[in-house]
Parts: sequence; C-alpha cells; structure tokens
Amino acid sequence: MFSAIDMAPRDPILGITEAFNADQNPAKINLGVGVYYDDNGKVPLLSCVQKAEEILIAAPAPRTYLPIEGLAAYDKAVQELVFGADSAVVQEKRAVTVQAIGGTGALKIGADFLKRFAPDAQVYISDPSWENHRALFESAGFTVNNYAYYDAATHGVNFAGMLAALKAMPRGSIVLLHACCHNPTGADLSSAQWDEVIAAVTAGGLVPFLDMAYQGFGAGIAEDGAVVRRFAAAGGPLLVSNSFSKSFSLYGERVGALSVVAASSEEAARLMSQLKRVVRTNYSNPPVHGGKVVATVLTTPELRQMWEDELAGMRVRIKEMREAFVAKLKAKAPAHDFAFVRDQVGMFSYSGLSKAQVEQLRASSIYAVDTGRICVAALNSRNIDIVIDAIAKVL
Ligand code: PLP
Ligand code: TYF
Repeated sequence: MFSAIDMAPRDPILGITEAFNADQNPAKINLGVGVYYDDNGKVPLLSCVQKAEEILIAAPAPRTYLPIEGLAAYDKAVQELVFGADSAVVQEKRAVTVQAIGGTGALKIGADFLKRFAPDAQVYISDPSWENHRALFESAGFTVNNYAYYDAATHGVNFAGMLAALKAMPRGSIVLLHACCHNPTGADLSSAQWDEVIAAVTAGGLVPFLDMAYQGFGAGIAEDGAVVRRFAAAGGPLLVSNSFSKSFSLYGERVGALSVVAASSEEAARLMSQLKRVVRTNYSNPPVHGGKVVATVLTTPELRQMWEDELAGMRVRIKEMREAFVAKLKAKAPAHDFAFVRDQVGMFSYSGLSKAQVEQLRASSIYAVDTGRICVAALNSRNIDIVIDAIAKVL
C-alpha cells in the first residue's frame, strides 16, 4: 500500500539546515533558520533557564501527566505576560490559555478548534508569511488565501493594499497577523497602522488570530505585546499563539501556548472544554519540563529580571548586527542602499537578494532562504565581514 506514495517536498527553511549540516566546509554560515545565536555563534542557554533548572532539580518531582490544558502556573503566567495582569480579559476571566507544543502546536490547536466551529470560514495570511502558516491551516482543512503585505519596492509594508484586503474579506474570515517581528520580512506595522487594522477587523467582523513568536525581539516585552492588548481591548473574538522557543532559547523543549478571548467567563469555560477536546485528540496533554522552567522564571522575581535582561541583550545584539550590516555593506558596495535593514525588526531581514544571488552565496557556504530572507540573529562579530564580502561580490 505504500508503493505509490511520492516524496513530500522538504520544508523550505528546515531543508536549508539539512543542506548546511551536510556541508563539510568548516567556515560555513547558516543565515537560513530563525534561531538566535550569540556573538560566539552558539545557541545560548540562558542563565535564568539554568537557575530555574537548578531549582527544579533541587526538588525532584514525579513525572505524572499534566492536566490537558497544561500546568496551571504556566497558563496563568502566559496570560499575564501576553495580556497584562491588570487587563480586563484576565480580570474578568474571559481569556483561556492552554499550554502547547511550541508556537506551532498552538497554531495547530487553534486551527483545529476553528475548523470545528467555523468550518466554512476562509483563512487569510500575509503575503509572504511563515511557510508553515499556510500548511498548518490547510492541513486543518481550511482554504488559505493571502492578503497584501510586503512591498518589495520600499522594503516595507504595502499598507494601503493590506487595508483594502482586510476590508474586502467576508465577515467571519480568519485573519492571521504577526503580532511583532514579521517573519519573513522584518517589516512591522506602525502603532497608527495597527489602529486602522484593529478598526477594520472589528468593523468587518473578522476573527483575528495573532501569532507572537518573537515577543521581546522588537521594541521590548511590553511594547511588542501591546498589539495583543489593543486587540483584546477592542472586544470581539481573539486567538493568540505565543512561543518561548526564541525568547527563552528553549527551541527543543517545545514551549508555547494558545490563548482565546471570549465574550464572558461563562463562554470562556465552554471554549476551554472544547480546546481540551482538541488537545486530547492530538497528544492528550503537554510535556512537563519546558512549562515548569518558563513558569518558574516568569513567577520568580530575580529570575524574571534575569530573563528580561538576557532577552534585552539578544534584542540589542541583533540591532547592533543590523547597524554593522548596513555600515559595512555601504563601505563595500556603495552603489547599493541597504539602509532599510536597520529599520526592519526582529530576527529577519528580507534582504532583497534574488534566488540566483542566494545560490551564489551558497557556493561560498553561506546559507540563506531562496526568498532572500536572512537571519540577522545568526550574524556575529566574527562572521559578518565574511558575509558582507560575499554579498558585495554577488551584488
Ligand atoms: N510562528 C512564527 C511566525 C514563527 O516564526 C515560528 C518559528 O518557529 C513559529 C510560529 C513556531 O514557533 P515554535 O518554534 O515554538 O513552534
Ligand atoms: O522561520 C524560521 O526560520 C523559524 C524556524 O517548519 C522554523 O520559525 C522554520 C521552519 C519550520 C519550523 C520552524
């Protein structure tokens, strides 16, 4: 029965890592996958995480099943982080949160949940978006469309196009929005543009699904979360997926959450029962360790401060790499203007490099995504000159 099965296409981003891993050149550089590396080119193990693990190991606990919705302390800490402890949705118990297997797991639970209760809705994602957005919602059974987003000419957002697309969507459509640090473009909306988006979503009766995988990598933890809070304050249904893969450097522990905002606490209880049904039929209940680490850090004041400082360190280092990238490229290739890289936000930059140029870079063992997306968080003081020289050569 398996003989007729075709090869599935590789994930366009994770496939680059496979090619990178197979490259024998010791000087190879991976600007493909969205992972934060420190200035030594290493994925950091945050001190706050190490300290939390010491606390957990000092009080060994049996590994029983967690509740279906996850660790209560984790879910509460996530809600307070995402919506603000003093927000109306938290105070009025209108938000429900389930621990999820990373941000991807949160999106998948949200997609399955929506398919059950809005089976005929269509989903809209930005053009372009994280590749997995389309795949996740299609595999949940939705038709997935794009809304205008990126403007290659300005290296920014085609806001008029985006707003027109939002206004043209049928009522009840599900619109997936990047809360901050847009992946793959690095182009975010301004605060005033978010006001217009929130107004259009509300007036059009759309269902916003905010994906926040990079909280703290833009302007700051609270600043990046502000969009979620503004949507929550606007009333109406809201789904929020968030991930700690990047902000805690806990990629492999798979820690994320899905939060859904209801109109009342009574409605919230019904939604929670349905979310639990989705979780149960996917993986029953989430793993223990990552959730405990994150909950410990978020609820222990010294560790929380340590995390905020370490996350600020990552954010600042990325910004320094943006500055250095622009300055060094200006010196090497003065005919080309890359100043826009400084204005982009988060881990990524849509560099404007063509597929052919990306292929040329690969010949010198520098790996980027075919679309020209580079992970600025993979640049460091030792590899940046090599990258700049190679880019200058292909321009
Ligand atoms: N959403 C976006 C926009 C992402 O870039 C990522 C990256 O991994 C995810 C969701 C998934 O997060 P996780 O790795 O925690 O599954
Ligand atoms: O966009 C990225 O590089 C990260 C990591 O299927 C990632 O979000 C990439 C592809 C994928 C899962 C995670």
